[in-house]
Amino acid sequence: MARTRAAAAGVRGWADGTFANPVIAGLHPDPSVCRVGGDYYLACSSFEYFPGVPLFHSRDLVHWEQIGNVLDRPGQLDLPVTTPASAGVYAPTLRQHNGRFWLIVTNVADGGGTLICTASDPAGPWSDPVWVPGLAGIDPDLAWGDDGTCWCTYAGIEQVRIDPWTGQTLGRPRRLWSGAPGAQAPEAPHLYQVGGYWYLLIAEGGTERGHAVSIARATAPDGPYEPCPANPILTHRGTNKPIQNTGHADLVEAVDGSWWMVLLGVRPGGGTPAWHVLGRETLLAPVTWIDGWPVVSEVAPVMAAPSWTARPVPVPPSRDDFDDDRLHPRWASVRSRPADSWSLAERPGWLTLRARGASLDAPDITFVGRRQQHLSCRVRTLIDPTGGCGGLAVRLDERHHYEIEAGDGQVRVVARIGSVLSMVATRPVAAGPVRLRVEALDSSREDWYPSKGPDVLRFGVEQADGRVVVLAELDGRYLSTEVAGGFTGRVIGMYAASGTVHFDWLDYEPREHGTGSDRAGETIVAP
Ligand code: 6LW
Repeated sequence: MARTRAAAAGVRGWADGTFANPVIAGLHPDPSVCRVGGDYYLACSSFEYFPGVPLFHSRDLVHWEQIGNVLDRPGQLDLPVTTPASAGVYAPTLRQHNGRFWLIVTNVADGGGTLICTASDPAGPWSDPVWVPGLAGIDPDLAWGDDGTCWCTYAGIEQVRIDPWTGQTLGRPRRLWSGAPGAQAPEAPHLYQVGGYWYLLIAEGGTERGHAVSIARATAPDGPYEPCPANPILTHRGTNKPIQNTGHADLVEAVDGSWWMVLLGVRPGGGTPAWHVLGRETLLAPVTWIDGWPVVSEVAPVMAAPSWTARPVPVPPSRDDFDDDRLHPRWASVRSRPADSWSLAERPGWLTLRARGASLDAPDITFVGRRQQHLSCRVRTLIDPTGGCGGLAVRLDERHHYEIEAGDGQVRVVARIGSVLSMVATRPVAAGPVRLRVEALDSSREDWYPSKGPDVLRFGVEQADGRVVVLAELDGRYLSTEVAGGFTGRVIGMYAASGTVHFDWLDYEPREHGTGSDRAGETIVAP
């Protein structure tokens, strides 16, 4: 059972042996994991954000700390302004082989392609990319055979031998397997040698509600592959489980010989068709082997034996004071972060942002944000807009964002929903620094009705006397993947729309559900 096995494997969650999913919340999809001794490393997709490929470390598979990003230098990742939202960097495979860490990933952008980076320490630095021009597919995987042959397997599902040092493909690609007959999008392959078999793990059914994980095995890495009779070995399609779209998985053997799956899933909210707003998140599930096939235990918000009860993941409030001389690796910018667009030194203790694009609609907006990781949370910042204008934005993409902006003696809330742009509210403010805030208020505790949205985004200004002036409450469904399309989720961050603006700190605070209790101790002045 999950509890016993979790303890035995060194997988430490709650004191009673349970752990909470997602293990990495927010926009962290397509997880790929590997273990070296008692250390686990995990990489995931980053799309149009820079730096690319967030890299996490864990000692127990449950608690993950971001230790870097694989593509954190402009020389490794140069996403031009023509890169559409949800293009860019996706679906890495992270492996350790002969004492080196290898990461292969696709950059779906002009001038991109499949690339390989290596490192002796996964915290970095990672090498400059070696390009793989001979590979015409996404979701590449690397696996080494006993004879040293390196196999690259990718969506389709196809495979080609490769020299990972040069990126040269060797020979012609071969089709290995296409998953269930008629199923869409066989993708996300990972290849493992376990016992006497090679196992080919794939995702199929598309990364939406039909998503699933299937597996096949062979006695040689290049097949022929025999599908598991129990396929799909994991799917939540057609169920009422709170986590949906489960798929795109990777397997890892823990220190004690137990096996675990990391995978992606979403938490849709509201009525029908239900909207997920945080993107695809990383989950963990225990795996047992029965008759030479992996059997995955259920994926639930909280894993336990014998029953599951929902419990929130405890994350302490986090404030970034911008007092260090470098940004924490969690901070993400849109496409690029040119050196002259930001500084931690220009005004010590503050993050300075200098405008490029004139609004969040622009592909080159100067933006520094972090993933929204909790269905309910509060984000606050102190901005000095004296030299320009800027603010706090909730971003899905260029065509779906809400923001509260300060500048020119005013604070305003702006909503961009597709082709509609609206100035929702304005309010005069005194010159000098202003405290802006946005709260996400999950609606799941409220009465269900068919058209109910997933959450409300409330924008406000904090006054010197402690009162909060709420300027707007906006329906969160329009900043969801189901509305915006694509592969990402919300990122909340600071931006500059004109001139130069400075941010003293940013607080990200997980909150309890509901719209009532979070008002305690504050006076809310309606717009
Ligand atoms: C990725 C594909 C997928 O390449 O979504 O869920 C795509 N799976 O495997 C983008 O993340």
